[in-house]
Amino acid sequence: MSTPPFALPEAITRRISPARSPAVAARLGIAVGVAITVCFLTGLISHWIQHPPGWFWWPAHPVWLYRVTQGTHVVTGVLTIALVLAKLWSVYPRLFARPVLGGPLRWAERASVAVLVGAVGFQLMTGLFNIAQFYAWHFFFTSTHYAMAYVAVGAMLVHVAVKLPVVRSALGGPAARSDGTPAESLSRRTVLSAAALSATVAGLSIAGQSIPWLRPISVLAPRSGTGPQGVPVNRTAAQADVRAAALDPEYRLAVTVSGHRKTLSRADLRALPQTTAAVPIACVEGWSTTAHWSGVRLRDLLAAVAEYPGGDVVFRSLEKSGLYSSSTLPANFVTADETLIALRLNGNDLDLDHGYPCRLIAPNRPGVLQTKWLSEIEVRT
Ligand SMILES: Nc1nc2c(c(=O)[nH]1)N[C@H]1C(S)=C(S)[C@@H](COP(=O)(O)O)O[C@H]1N2
Ligand SMILES: [Mo]
Repeated sequence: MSTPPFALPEAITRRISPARSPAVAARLGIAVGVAITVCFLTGLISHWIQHPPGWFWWPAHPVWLYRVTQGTHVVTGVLTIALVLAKLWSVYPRLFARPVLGGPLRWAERASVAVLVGAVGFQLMTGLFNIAQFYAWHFFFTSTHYAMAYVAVGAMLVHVAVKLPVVRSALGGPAARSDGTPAESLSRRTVLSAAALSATVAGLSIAGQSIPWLRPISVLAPRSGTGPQGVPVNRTAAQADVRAAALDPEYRLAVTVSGHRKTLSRADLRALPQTTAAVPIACVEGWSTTAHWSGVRLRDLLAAVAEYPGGDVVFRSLEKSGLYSSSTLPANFVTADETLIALRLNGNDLDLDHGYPCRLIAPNRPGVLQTKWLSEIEVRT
């Protein structure tokens, strides 16, 4: 057996359970690494859709793709909490290894672990609070969560690079020893099984937000298919302070295409050809549900004003302020069959809380960009 790279004080070495062997820590580490990588990539997709860099392109089809990527983001985030706790349990006695700082390499290793634990912990907690719509802090969630993701993944890559030799030798042997020490081998296997089980339970507790048949066992899923017309509500008309404007008989939707402007009442919109499409609402918080929307196809509405010249389309809400009072729709969504100015939901007139008099519904988009209570549509020139 080779000498360990860093010595532990004798008193600690004697107390470390074999269940905390490098073999267990390495296997848990791989599980954490895979989960964090999936969570990071699906998070990047969501961020880029909402803040598209010039090179970024996201398709309008299949209509359910964002629902899957964002559901995956939230489920992997939640199950990573359980995996990280198991991983920390498996290594924490080693945090007392001597020398405390030692040479520069060891110093870098210690620092990277500190940054890793801090950043991953921060990501998981802020993500969890965001799902619960509990904002107990004074910074803006999305930009901080996005920036910290790079810190967490960067620290993870450094950690993997530093630990590669340990991991390789740890994986060389079996997770459970077969050298006639059954009690120990049992406890190692038990640790790994317990970690897998708790991660599964954690994942299932939230997965019902996006997978309907898991709803009965998803105790953590805060928004699970309740709300008017069978669809959860993110922000009510009262919260957005749009009730009066939305119910005003003088309500008109203004549509501008290449300098031509038309204003339409809800009755005018109803008189145009109507289309029905099954498009999910998929919130960035991870909950999603399929709904049947009817209304005017966006491309038909634009054509009723003037020929669509191509380019992005901007949507503005009756909601006066607030982050979600407007959104921008890229050209490939403007012409999609399922992109509607929705007037009806699941067979009835749109509920006030779902965006009455009319709202944007486009396929394969985060819920946050499905602007409710529309007041203006403008082709950007
Ligand atoms: N004007 C406006 N539109 C909005 C919002 C909002 O706060 N204001 N919330 C968005 C978010 S975050 C989601 S998930 C969806 C939810 O739509 P629903 O409440 O009809 O389910 O609406 C979106 N449209
Ligand atoms: Mo949302």
